[in-house]
Parts: sequence; C-alpha cells; structure tokens
Amino acid sequence: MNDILLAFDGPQAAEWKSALRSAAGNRAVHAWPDDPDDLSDLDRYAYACVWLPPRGLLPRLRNLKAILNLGAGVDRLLADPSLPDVPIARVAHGDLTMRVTEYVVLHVLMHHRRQRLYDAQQRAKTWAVHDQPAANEVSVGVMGLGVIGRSAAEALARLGFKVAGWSRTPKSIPGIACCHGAEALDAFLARAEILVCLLPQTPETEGLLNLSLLRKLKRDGAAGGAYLVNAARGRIQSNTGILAALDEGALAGATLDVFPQEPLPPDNPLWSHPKVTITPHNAGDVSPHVFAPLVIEQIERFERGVPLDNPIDRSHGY
Ligand code: NDP
Ligand code: OXD
Repeated sequence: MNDILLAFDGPQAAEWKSALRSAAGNRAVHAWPDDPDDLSDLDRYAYACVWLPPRGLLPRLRNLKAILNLGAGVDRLLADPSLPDVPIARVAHGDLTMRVTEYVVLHVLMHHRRQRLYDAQQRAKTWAVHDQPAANEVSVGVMGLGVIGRSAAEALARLGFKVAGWSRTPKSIPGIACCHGAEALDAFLARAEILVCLLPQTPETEGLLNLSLLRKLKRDGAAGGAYLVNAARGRIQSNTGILAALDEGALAGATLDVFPQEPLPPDNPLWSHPKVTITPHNAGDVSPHVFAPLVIEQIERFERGVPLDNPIDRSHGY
C-alpha cells in the first residue's frame, strides 16, 4: 500500500525506473503504463513520481498520499483539473540549478561578447575586432528569483554584470538589485539590456514576454541593444512578439530554449532568424541516479510526518 508509481513521459523513463528501484530498497516501484496490469492494482500506490503524466491517471490512484514532480516546472501537472488534492513537491536540486545557471551564463556571455557576429565573420574569413564593453557596464535583468533565478543572478553578478532581479514577493540578495510585483516591472525593464526569464508558467506569467514588454527594455546601453534569454517556459513568451521586436529593433538578439509548442514546428520563422539562437528545451536536466535517492528520502521523511521539501502552492501555480 506504500508503493510508488512512476509515470514519466520522456527519454529518461527507463533510467528513472532503474534509479528509483535501486534507491527504493524493498518498496515496489512500478512504471506506468508498462508494469501495473489491472485497475485494482492502482490502489497499492501511495506515491506518484511523475513527469508529464497522462491526464486523468493520478485521480485513479485512490490511496495516493503525495505527488513528486521529477522536474522543476509544474505547469503541465497543475493544468490537469482532476489532480487529486494531495501534497505536491518538485525537483529543486543543485544538479538542475547549476545546469540552468550554466546555460544562462553561456547565453548572456554569448550576446555580451557578440559571439554570433564573430561566428559569422569566421564563416566569411573576416578578421575584424569590434568594441567590447566590460561586464560591469552592462545591466542584466533576471525575471524570477527562485532557486534557479537566484543562482543565475549571483553567477552573473560574480562575472561583474550589473544585475537586477524581479520576483513576486520581496527579496534581499547581496549584490542584486531586487524588486518585486507588477508596479516595479517597468522600471526593472527600463534598466535591463539583457533580460533573462526564469519564471514559472502560471496564469500571471503566460504571454508576459510580448512585444509591448520587449519594447520597454534598454536599447541604448553598453550592450548595444536589448537581448532576451528565455530558459523558463515557452508559454511565457509570444513568438510573434519576439519576431516583431527583433525586426523593429526592440531586440538585438534572443536565445530561446522553450516554445509555446514543442518541438518548435519546422516552418516557424524563429528557426532561421539571423538574430535567434534556439536550443531544444535542454537548459536543465536532472540525473535520475543523483535525484532518485533524494526522492526516496523525501518519501521516508514524509512518512515520519516531515513535510515535503519544495512544496507547490497550487493557489500561486508554482
Ligand atoms: P521557483 O519556484 O524556485 O522560482 C520562481 C520565481 O519566479 C520566484 O522568485 C517567484 O517569486 C517568481 N515569480 C513567480 N510568479 C511571479 C510573478 N507573477 N511575478 C514575478 N515573479 C514571479 O522556480 P525555479 O527557480 O526552480 O524554476 C523556475 C522555472 O524555470 C520553472 O518553473 C521551470 O518552468 C523553468 N525551468 C526550465 C528548465 C529548462 O530546461 N528550460 C529547467 C528547469 C526549470 P517569489 O520568489 O516571490 O515566489
Ligand atoms: C523542468 C524542465 O521544469 O526541465 O525541470 O523544464
């Protein structure tokens, strides 16, 4: 009755199954849809470890006590209206945090150091040096100061960038100019030359990165234009808004890891836009063998009455 059901939609499904099984000791771990063989069998599961589970599966687990989301974002999980009313926790682990931090640092530096321009010059065998501002002349704005946003903001500040951060509730982080709430957004955008998005997708953030927001970024700073790095969720951005901002000059470049529709359809003009760098939603990743023992530890602590780490607040959507 205290078994674990793994429902993982993605290429790491087999790896998660073997990592959870080896961490779980005597506790049974079955993977949906391969292992459970009939409907009554679903009563044995007290814990669901999930990534993009099929809609309607979790309410069928009548003895469910908790859901552990095997990724950082819970937008797709919470979108299921039939989600049972049990505690939900998510991955917030140094392994994942550092990978997304690496991604953000890589792409902020790529725009800052004009690497796309030098790549184009290399293809044309052109030897030409362009003005290069120092990092401490350039302002970066990080939207979202949670586990990952804070880590990325601190890494960028260590490189010397002038870093501001925007969150929903007040924060105080040494070296970061923190602000919060809708009323602070315009001033935050007005000083940001490179905008990094690390927000969760919620009803409040969906569609936020649109043309009207992008027009508010600082274009006349040392960076020589405004840039966007979105490593959060695709539905926070408007693809057409980004294309329009690039074409009218509100944006000088963008790195996009996420898209409203994934994979990005082959005919989407973002693919071939000369100012856009695209990656296939791979900013972050979790190693199952690193995280599985922590999932099991969380379950064991929960059974001893300790609340889950990194709980989701459904009323806020993250
Ligand atoms: P957290 O929940 O720790 O942090 C979320 C941050 O966003 C918090 O600072 C929160 O504010 C802020 N926030 C939420 N809503 C608003 C709002 N309406 N206005 C202003 N700020 C808001 O999340 P993580 O840092 O762990 O992850 C962030 C997101 O990154 C995930 O939700 C996921 O979607 C995405 N992600 C993407 C990956 C990829 O591979 N591309 C990998 C991993 C994560 P407050 O602090 O006040 O609560
Ligand atoms: C996550 C992701 O949310 O990989 O963990 O997108």
